[in-house]
Amino acid sequence: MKPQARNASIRTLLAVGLATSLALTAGCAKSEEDADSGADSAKDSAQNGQEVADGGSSETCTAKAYGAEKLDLKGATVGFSQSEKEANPFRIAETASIKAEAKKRGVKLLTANAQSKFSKQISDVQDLIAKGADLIVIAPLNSDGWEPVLKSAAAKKIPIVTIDRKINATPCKDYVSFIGSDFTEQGKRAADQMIKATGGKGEIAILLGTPGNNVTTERTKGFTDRLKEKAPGLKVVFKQTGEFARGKGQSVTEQLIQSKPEITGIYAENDEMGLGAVNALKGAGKQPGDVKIVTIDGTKSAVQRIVDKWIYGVVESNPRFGPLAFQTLDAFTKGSEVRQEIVIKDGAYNEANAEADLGKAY
Ligand code: GZL
Repeated sequence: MKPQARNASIRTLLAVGLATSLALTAGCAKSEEDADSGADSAKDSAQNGQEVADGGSSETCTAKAYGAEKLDLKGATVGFSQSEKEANPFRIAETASIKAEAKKRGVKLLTANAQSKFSKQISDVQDLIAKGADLIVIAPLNSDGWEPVLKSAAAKKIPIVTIDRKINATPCKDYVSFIGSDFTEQGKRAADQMIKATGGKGEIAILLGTPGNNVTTERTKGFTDRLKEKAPGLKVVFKQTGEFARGKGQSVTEQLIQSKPEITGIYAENDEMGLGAVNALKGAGKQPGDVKIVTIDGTKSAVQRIVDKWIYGVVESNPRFGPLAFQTLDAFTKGSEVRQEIVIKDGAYNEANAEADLGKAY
C-alpha cells in the first residue's frame, strides 16, 4: 500500500477507533477499582452503549479484504439473530439495544430468536439470508457448528458481525468482527470478589453456564486459575451446569446444600443462576450472607440482591451492543478498516456501589 494511502487508512482507523470510544459513553457500572474504593457512582447515568477496552487484537478488516461490496447502511437491511429466549434480562437488554440503534439510524432490521436451540439459530440465519439481509449480526448460542451458514453468507458476500460469544471461524473471512467481553477476565474478577468475601478460605461451588460456548469455558478457567494463583485455601468442591437459567440454578443449589450444607461460597456464571441459588438458600432457611455468592452479568435483580446482602458481588457483562455493532457495520460498509476483535470494558458491583449504581444495571 502506498505510504500516503496507508497514512490515510491509519487516520480512518484511528478516527473510527476514537469515534467508537468517545461517541459511546460508558453504560457500564463503575470499574472494579472504583467499586472497591467505594467511589461515588458516576454522575452520568448513560444507559446505552459500551466502552471499548484497551488491548485485544489490532488486526483489522475492510470490505475489500472481505470481498464485500461497499454500501450505504441507511438503505440496507440488517438481520439480527438472537440466541436465547428473552426470559433472561441479558438477552432482553441485548435485543433492545440492537433494535434501538437500528431505529435511531433508520436502518431496516429483521430479527429472529432461536429460543436457546442451536438448530433453530442455524435455520434462523438461513432465513435472514433468504429474506434479503445485506448484513447480519449474530449473538451465537454455540461456538462451533457454524460452517453451513457461513458458506451461505459467503456465497452472497453477506458480511457477518458476531456479538457477545465467539464462533470458531476465521475473522475477516467467515465473519468481519467479534464484539464482546473478556470472559476470562470476568472469571478472574469474580474470583477476586470471592477471595475478598471469604478471606481466601473454605469450599466453593461453581454453577456452570451451558456447555459448548467460550463464555462458560473462559469464565470457569479465569475463576479457577485465579483461585489457584491467589487463594490455595479456597477449594472448588462442586461444579455443575445450571444452564444459565434461574430454575436450574435453584434446583442444582438445592442438591448442593443437601450434600454440602456448610458450603462457603457459590460462584454463579450468570446472574440468573445466582438468583436461583438465592431462592434455594432462602428455602433452606439460610440467612443473607451465610453463603457468599458472586455472579456475572449486572442485572437489576442481582444488583438489588447485593443491597439485600444475599449476593456479595456482581461482575458486569454489558449486553448493550447496539451502538458498537452499528458503528462497526457503518465504518465497514463505507470501506473503512474495522478491528477484527473489539473487546468491551465491563464494570462491577459490590456493597460499595450497588445502591448508587443500580440505575446502570439492566
Ligand atoms: C455473556 C452471555 C451470557 C450471559 C448469560 O456475554 O453470553 O449468556 O452472561 C447469557 O446471562 O445466558
